[in-house]
Amino acid sequence: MAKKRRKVRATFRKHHDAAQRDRRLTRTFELEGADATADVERGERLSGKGRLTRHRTVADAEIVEDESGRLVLPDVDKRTCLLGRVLRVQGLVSRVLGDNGRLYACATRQLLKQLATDLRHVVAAGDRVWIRPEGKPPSDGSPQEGIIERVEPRHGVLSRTSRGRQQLIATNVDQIVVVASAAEPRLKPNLVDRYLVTAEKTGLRPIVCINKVDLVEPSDLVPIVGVWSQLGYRVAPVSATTGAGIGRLREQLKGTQTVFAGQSGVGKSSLLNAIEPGLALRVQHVSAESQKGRHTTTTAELYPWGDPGAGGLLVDTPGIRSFELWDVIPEEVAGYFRDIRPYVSQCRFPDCTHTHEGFCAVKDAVADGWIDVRRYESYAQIRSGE
Ligand SMILES: Nc1nc2c(ncn2[C@@H]2O[C@H](COP(=O)(O)OP(=O)(O)O)[C@@H](O)[C@H]2O)c(=O)[nH]1
Ligand SMILES: [Mg+2]
Ligand SMILES: [Zn+2]
Repeated sequence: MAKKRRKVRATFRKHHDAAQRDRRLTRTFELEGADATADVERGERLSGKGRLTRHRTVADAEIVEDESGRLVLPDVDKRTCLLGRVLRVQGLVSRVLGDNGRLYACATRQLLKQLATDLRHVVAAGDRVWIRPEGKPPSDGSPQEGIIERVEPRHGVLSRTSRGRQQLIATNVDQIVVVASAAEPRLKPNLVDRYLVTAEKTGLRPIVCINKVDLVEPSDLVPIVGVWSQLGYRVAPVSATTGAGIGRLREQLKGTQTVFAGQSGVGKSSLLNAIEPGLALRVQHVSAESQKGRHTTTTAELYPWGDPGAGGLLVDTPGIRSFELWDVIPEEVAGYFRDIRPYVSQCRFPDCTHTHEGFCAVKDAVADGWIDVRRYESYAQIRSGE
């Protein structure tokens, strides 16, 4: 039998938008000259039949197995690649801010996509990636092209489940600033607690930011704010109008990736502008832009602010309302209340909801004053799905 030249790529999932992509961005990693017979043999040995067979043939060439048998990509070539951060993903192109301070428009290496079949998106806003720049920086100042070769391990993942698959919204998020207002609209501690549960679940460090403190007497806030700070949450009383507390908040955002959340009207835009003039406008402007295009799959966007090194990255989640991030089931809620969690295992019934049951250690702790009544009410309300 004559040896055939064969392009392995043809056996993979089709590109959805191949025709729309720039030639250079559609570059794939083709393996030519593979012998069909060898292909089958190797396939049998490694993984059996069908489509997988060829998959593994490519694996032989470019993917290696680690000690636990997991398939991983070999190390990137650090002489030709550089680290960067994905600012946004739009369609098949990711905008990456290289650690060299330059912007790149990157396609994702085909093999990366095949390794991550359980994700809707292989690359997400916030990812630390190794990229290989291609060609020269364009003279008109537009971003140079590149290929994402590798995604570094993630932490602080904001995601939601969509049609049974995990959809990444933003990754490597460090903090969530939960913005509430002391008045106009009135403080809703329940809502803050709800965001705190989300923060506990995702492992993001929350900062409870109470804006518009110029409208109230500080002493009015002390009882309610005191409970959060006793639980170890950072609290930032601020006023975007007078500038009170803004300097301290700005310090806490430095060198981090922070997402701002809170109901409308509490002063998020005003706060951003107090942190850096014009920041709110930049966020709004680009958010509107990214909603216009054909690819409305944009999940989040990062905005570098401040001096490089001294500033941080602000994460905005256009088109995604904060309640859509709510991925907590009722049984989990108690575990995400720092003050309730320690008592849960002492209830008589293992499936105690801490609402109507007898012999409930949580309710006893509330009655004895160990758990703040308002926090407990907040728990009960969130637990019941209100
Ligand atoms: N008194 C007072 N008003 C504020 C403060 N911050 C924002 N506001 C006002 O609250 C309203 C809503 O602010 P905005 O930033 O648009 O809120 P957003 O919807 O959360 O982005 C505006 O009328 C602001 O002028 C503050 O610190 N004190
Ligand atoms: Mg706003
Ligand atoms: Zn209980």
